[in-house]
Amino acid sequence: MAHLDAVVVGAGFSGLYMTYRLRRRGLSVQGFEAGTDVGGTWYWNRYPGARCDSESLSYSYSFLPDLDQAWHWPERYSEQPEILKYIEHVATTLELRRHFRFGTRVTSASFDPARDLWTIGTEPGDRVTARFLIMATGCLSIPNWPAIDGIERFRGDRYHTGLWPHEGVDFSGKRVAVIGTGSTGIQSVPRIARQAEQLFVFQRTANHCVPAQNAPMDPEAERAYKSRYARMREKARHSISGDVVPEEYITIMDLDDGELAKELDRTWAQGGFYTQYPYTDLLTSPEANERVAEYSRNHIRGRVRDARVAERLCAKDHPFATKRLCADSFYFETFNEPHVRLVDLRATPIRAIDERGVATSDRHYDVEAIVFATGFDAMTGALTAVDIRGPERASLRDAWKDGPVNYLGLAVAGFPNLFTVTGPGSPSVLTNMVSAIEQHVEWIDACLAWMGEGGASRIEAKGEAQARWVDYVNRSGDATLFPRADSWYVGANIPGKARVFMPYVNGLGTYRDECDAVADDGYAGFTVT
Ligand code: N01
Repeated sequence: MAHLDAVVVGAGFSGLYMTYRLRRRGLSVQGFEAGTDVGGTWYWNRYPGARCDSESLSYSYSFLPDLDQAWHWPERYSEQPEILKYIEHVATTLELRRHFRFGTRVTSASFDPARDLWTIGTEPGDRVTARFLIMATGCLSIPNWPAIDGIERFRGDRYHTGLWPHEGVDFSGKRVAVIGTGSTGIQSVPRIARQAEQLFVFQRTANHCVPAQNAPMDPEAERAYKSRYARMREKARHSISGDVVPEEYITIMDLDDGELAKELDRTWAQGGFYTQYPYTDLLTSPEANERVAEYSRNHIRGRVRDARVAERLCAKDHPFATKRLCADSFYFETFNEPHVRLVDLRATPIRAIDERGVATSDRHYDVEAIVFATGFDAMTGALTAVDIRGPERASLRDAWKDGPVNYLGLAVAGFPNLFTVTGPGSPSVLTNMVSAIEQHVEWIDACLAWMGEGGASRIEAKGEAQARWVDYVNRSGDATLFPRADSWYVGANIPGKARVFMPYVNGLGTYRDECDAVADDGYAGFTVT
């Protein structure tokens, strides 16, 4: 059995960077990846319209300044093939593939306290031992197939957006159902509608949405950004969002209706997540939030011709941006097309799927293909999918059955030498993911270096430090409107999952300072042996 310094699970943005850093430090690293190549999220999510909602110029590694200058992103927000091309380029240039075993899923990991070693088991059956186990498995990587009666009986084509066929899918001339209207449904519906003969969009919850305002990359904007790249990266690292956003702070409740409308016209025209960043009270004041929500509903009412359809597309049951805000490109206009129909599952719930399509409480929809845009077992799913056992054989699944607990979103008490990249309890999904990933990878790398220098072989989060962290993360989340929504942030999309608001809300900059303070204090809150 091979013995390594570290095993890295996953070859997305985080696994590749982690591997690069550890190799540079002279450690032996073995990576495992279930896919047949690098890319992570961008390897699996190839559905039509898949695009990043963070801007191209900031959604890339910051540690490759020459590549920053050389790389050209064709659009303001990149489509999946462009991002995958970038990741593949980095993997090739840095020769990272040779450290990975592809088509190999890690299924188990158990810690031997006598030797301070993890034994890692895979499908199809490799076993290796390693001092450190680093789970770079992503926050949204375990697809959620909904528990709809009869799903397996369907005789047509069935797709999950998170497991999209590499050769693509041609819906031309077909009757198609899309189930799910989160970010993914909202991105894919306009594209599928271009091909399908008839498209039924099954919506359970209308989502708050802002226009992406995507466009071809403006050469002048690109030049200007590139001339200040280093400064932009530094700003992003210390920002709330992990992105470069305007440094203006506006309190919605200080504005009268006319001023607010003018202000929101401005941010809506900028597009994307600019609509949520400047507002100090958007996610804490229900009244402020509702004013923005109503503005966004009016936007939809102006874009959809049939007033009844428009009303159904307006989110009313949760505050604005408390489920992941969606960024749309012609989503709402798609419902003006004669061959596209919205099915409101609140009025007519799905009863079953049968051989020929989807049956709701009032009729049967005959379709030849069903697209499940039904999301993921987010944040914890990829971690609890692996049978991870600590020194006393206690399992991570059991430790997290009432919701994930950890220290700094990076380590779990009872599981020494295990690190989670962008785990629950860290900013991750509330920020630009690449910025969040880099912060975690660099912190873990520095921690391993410090341990190496001191001859330490074991690091483990203390129970009391973990309890304080969990309490702090929970209290911070509870001070916002986020927990009011039945979102995947709280695990509400997975039947039986404990309801806990999982991300850290105080921003990447603050979080970075807190993690650095722990390191500067000799890894306070950890037991190091
Ligand atoms: O998944 P979701 P997603 N019957 O969980 C519905 C990231 N992302 O894949 O809201 C009927 O948000 C469900 O309904 P409801 C981003 O972070 C990033 O769209 O539970 N419907 C909902 O409408 C995003 O948040 C980018 O009532 C059912 C939908 O399925 C995350 O991925 C681009 C159902 C699931 O929405 C996940 O987004 C795209 C059922 N039984 C996505 N079960 C980037 O920009 C579920 N639904 C990088």
